[in-house]
Amino acid sequence: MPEKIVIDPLTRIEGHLAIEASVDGGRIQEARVVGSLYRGFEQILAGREPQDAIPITQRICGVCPVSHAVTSAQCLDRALGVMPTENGRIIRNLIQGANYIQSHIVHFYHLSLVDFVRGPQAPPFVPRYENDYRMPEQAEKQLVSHYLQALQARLKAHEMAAIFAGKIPHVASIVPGGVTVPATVDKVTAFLWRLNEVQEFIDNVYLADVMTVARVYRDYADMGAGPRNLLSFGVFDLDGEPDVTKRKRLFRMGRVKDGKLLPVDPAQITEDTRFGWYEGDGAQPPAKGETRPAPSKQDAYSWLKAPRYGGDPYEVGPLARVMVALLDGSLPELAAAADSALKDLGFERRHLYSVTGRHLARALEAQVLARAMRKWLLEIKPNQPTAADFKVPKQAEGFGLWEAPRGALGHWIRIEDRKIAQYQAVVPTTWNGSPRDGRGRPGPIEAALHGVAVKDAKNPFEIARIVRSFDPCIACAVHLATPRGEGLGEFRIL
Ligand code: NFE
Ligand code: MG
Repeated sequence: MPEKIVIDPLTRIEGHLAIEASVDGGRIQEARVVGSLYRGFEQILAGREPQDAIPITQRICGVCPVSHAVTSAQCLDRALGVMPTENGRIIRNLIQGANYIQSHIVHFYHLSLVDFVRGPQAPPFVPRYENDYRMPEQAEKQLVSHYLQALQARLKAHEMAAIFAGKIPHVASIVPGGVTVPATVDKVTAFLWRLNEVQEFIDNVYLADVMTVARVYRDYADMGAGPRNLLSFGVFDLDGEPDVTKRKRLFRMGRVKDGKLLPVDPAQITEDTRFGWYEGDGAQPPAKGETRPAPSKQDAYSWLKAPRYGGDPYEVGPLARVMVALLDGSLPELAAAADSALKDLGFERRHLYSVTGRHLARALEAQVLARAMRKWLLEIKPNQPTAADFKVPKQAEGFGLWEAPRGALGHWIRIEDRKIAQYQAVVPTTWNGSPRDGRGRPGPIEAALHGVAVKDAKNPFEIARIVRSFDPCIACAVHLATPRGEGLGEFRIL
């Protein structure tokens, strides 16, 4: 007789997420990821000034607002026909890089680590599912002390972002054509000494701690693989090529299917609403997408839509970025670090498709990114322009493709009468946490749970560890809200 597990809410993620799984013979037969939160940013944007997209889309989330700022700015760069100045390009990268590092640190130490150490029997370590804690005493003590040290590293990373962003989490300086903040030597210096500290933390503490967890919990390198289709839009611009799909980036655009690196054609992206609480059953390209809630829809079980590429589910995030880099050979330093870490652990590249692989990919990319940021800082030309002038045309269209810390992020805009006529965002956790599509194909997190052995259905810590390795953010994933907070109907999730 199958047993049903319901985790609602799953804590230590961002937003409200429930997991339902049926377990038979000690293994998960079927899993459903339920985005149990409704928001509404795409409707809020309609009729507003195009530049308002930058501050408004940032309110989708407090963890990755910089990604929404940069992606909406890219939409506008394109629609308004303006490219950031060199300084503008570099400073956007630095603000984004600082936000990546703080996001990865919070994810490993403050959201995930509690699953792997016993820690003090006090909040935020308890209550939780009680796990098979295996960390040796000395390592356990060290990891718990790093939990606190990581708060300081995050603080420094936040300060780095604020130096060029005016404020954080919701940044004030990003505009079409670049940034409004001046490029001064004192800002470069203030950023650099904080970067030194954060870089030391990544190199000497963060990466080592991920390795310790990987070594002690070896079985998690074989758990939570997902669909093995990976998608990255690429991130951190290295040139001023107007077409984002051709732009040179630190992490390149690409996708991996059957172990092979393949190109990305944005025309292949659709969002399917068969099992989402939205009107319509079909798959639409984002530029034509609609967001009309239907809370009583039969069979639907999530507020997330189901993004697909060429009709297939794709995992997005650090694992996708790192795997694309390993296959395209564009970051030899990253490949060397990844292969050496895997060798040290006695694993191979195939083990990256796992809980361990996702944590390792985050730490490795934080390391490469910190090094790149040091180089970019020195490429800033003090007192040269940081933004280019622009005019809002009567009619235009644009899109931005970028990588938020959690993965591929796309925004699409259509301007009519100098106002936003249509806005759509397709967000990383919408990809990873998507429900089934019209063909019945599960989303990546659902797929990662299939077949997983659960020792105790009343204490399903395996599920929590696997789902958290994706670093889900449901605030981002749904990004919908009624403007005045009216009720949309009553429904039960369990
Ligand atoms: Ni709310 Fe977000 C990131 C975006 S995730 S955290 O990273 O975009 O879906
Ligand atoms: Mg959307």
